[in-house]
Amino acid sequence: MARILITSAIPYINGIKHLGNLIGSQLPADLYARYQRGRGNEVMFLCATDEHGTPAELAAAKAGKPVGEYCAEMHGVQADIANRFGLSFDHFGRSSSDQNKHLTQHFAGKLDDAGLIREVSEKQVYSNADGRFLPDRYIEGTCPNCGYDRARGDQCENCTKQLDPTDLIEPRSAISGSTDLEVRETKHLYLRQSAMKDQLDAWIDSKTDWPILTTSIAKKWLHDGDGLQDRGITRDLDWGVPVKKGDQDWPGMEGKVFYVWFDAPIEYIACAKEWADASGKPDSEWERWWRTDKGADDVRYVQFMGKDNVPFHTLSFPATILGSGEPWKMVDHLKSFNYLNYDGGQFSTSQGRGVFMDQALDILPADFWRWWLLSHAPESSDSEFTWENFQQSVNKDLADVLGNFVSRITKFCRSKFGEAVPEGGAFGEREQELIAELSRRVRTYEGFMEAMEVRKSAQELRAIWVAGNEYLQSAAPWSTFKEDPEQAAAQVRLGLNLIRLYAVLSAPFIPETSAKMLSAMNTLDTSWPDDVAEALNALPAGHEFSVPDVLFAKITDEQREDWQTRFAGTRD
Ligand code: B3M
Ligand code: ZN
Repeated sequence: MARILITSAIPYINGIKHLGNLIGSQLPADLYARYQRGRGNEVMFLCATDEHGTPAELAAAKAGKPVGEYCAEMHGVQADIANRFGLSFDHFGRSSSDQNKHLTQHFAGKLDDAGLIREVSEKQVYSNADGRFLPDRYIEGTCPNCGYDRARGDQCENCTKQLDPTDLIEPRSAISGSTDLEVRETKHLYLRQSAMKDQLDAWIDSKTDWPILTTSIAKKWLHDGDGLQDRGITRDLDWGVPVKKGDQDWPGMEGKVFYVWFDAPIEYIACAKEWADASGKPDSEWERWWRTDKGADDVRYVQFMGKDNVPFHTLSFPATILGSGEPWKMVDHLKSFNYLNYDGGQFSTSQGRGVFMDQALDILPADFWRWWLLSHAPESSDSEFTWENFQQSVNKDLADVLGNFVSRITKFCRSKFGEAVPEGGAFGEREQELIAELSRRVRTYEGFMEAMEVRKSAQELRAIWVAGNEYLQSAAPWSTFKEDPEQAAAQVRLGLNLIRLYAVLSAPFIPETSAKMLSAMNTLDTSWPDDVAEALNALPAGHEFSVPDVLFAKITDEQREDWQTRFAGTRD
């Protein structure tokens, strides 16, 4: 039994994620986790909310809540939606946990011991009225380029010009509106990533089986321009992990916190400890996933994320781990995704454009979305969600092919043989051909799933469903029954067994529907079809079943048009 550690990029706490976020990391990670569990492997699938930093503070301020309270509440909301989407995390943690605080401070201490941290003095805008330093985006003023009066300190939204806060005319605090600002000197910690360039380079070179999208991004950051830059890992904010060296104070760093991108990936590890602590397990239970000196040397660790997160996972986080000099498990395979676009534009959280996870579940069950998103995953290039395409794929693949197959075979059996697997008859040539084709296809499907080729896996699964449909069409038990009821019985027996087989194979994509299929087949046997012929005998003659309700109702043109209009604008 293999042991597989899987993490999905941890979503920001500030609001409900859209479908583009979902397909960029959490959903394909879930597909892989479910598949590996289905194969009988031991899986640890971790995700969490990313709760620190400016976006969390801003969102809390907008909601009129203390940031801690806001995060606790939003964590609950995100956990609930993830659950309803069937995301099968072993633990859904929080980067603001005590576990992550301690581990983040621990890593900083180790990095400092290794001489990999240096102090840098910087000039930054301080707001006297707010009593705090302001990050660039917390400063507003008039754009020197176009005159827009709500330009931000990092960029003017109106004319897109990149700005420095000192460029703004009449700058003011975006928090209080105060113009009582001054430039002050402040000290920050920098991680000396440049000192680790060769080590990181060699590590990435050793990853010969990584997707090009992943390695090319990492290599670009390593070699382009001035190469790998040292990186500020602290901020003048209130909300975050307080800067400490292990459990010691860090002189000169009082009142500062670690940068959100420093503590967020450490949460992958802390999350496992949260998981153990939550159920009273000893540390050895989580350490066997994360410490190579405590059993994790035989773990395969796979990360899932959108392409914008790749530099942090191929360079910054590995620099943290390698730099600590401790035996932490490092990523073995990193699967990254391009972007999913929405109906001729981009999904946008800040503009509320597109379909968000809660809205999606308000109109259709999770499996409809899971199927469409996974079968259109933006792997080799960006892909696009359109309502026409969604309607078409769902109606064709799910309703016409899979749903129809299940409905026809169960209803036909009920009408001619009753609600039990019929006896009699033997498999003939046609059945042997189907078994041979399915055996081939199941092996291909396994290969794609193992390689995390999400779209190709979906295509192969669809082909497996189609093969059953075509078989049913050509075997036509409804005709056979008239001349040769024994043969019809064998055909139906095969068909019913196919439903169980499909449920097992399809569970990673459409878990709810798979569960319905298994329950209609009245079986708990979810064993993987290592031998397809044998798997098609799992339900013996006489085994009782029931006809399930319609598995997938088709999307009507009227619904499609209604949703198209409803989701054309932006969410408030
Ligand atoms: N929260 C960005 C994102 O959600 C960031 C990922 C952190 S992974 C450690 O895309
Ligand atoms: Zn401007």
